Amino acid sequence: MWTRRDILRWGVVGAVGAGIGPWSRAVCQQAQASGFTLPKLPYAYDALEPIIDAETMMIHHTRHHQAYIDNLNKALAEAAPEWLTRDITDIVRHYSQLPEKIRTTVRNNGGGHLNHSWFWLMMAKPRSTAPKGELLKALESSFGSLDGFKKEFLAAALGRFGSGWAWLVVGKEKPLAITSTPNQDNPITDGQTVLLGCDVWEHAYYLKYRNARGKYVEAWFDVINWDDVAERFAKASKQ
Ligand code: MN3
Repeated sequence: MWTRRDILRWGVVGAVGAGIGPWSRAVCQQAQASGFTLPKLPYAYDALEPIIDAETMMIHHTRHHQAYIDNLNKALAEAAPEWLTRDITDIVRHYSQLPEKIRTTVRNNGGGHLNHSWFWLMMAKPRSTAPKGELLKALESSFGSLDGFKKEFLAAALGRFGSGWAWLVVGKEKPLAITSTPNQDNPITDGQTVLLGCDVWEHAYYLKYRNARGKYVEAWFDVINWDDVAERFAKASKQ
């Protein structure tokens, strides 16, 4: 879920969010009757250069992410308008309760909206953060080392045939685990807790890396926002 810091960082507590209760309700910058809106990036389009080029970021944000939002709003407005004011994480957890005729559309586009909203926060300027403390310990006990984590995460990213995401989640036997999903599915639909996700759709890397997904993911490790991961991990550890 969104933290107070995310909200402040994104500047989304505007006229709609102010003064109506708990912080989760501030996300109702999105929960308006007209539907969800594109969140601002917490950095400039060129902030992740040279790992991710500004053009890729701009197209990814203003075209791809916007398209998921538009399609989500359209489907909900047509068949389940009362869902337009629900939190996006709540929607992604409860696809099964949607009218069947829009279920797949909402799964693809609502998932797309949530995944990208998180993805932008999960990245930061190259090598500006590093795992430390409890998170580093958890990475080491789960994967042997930070390199062990990277190796396993890369394998999940490369092993995902077609389009999808690689994820770091809270583990069942070990503190952390790696998984992947197809399309715009998100592990929270299956009750898992997400700490980090990497978009491995070609639109995320094709301009710069062409078809070389492995080279993209290896470079992407340098733009992981480990502070965001640590925040999610600390929150999950308290639950
Ligand atoms: Mn994408």
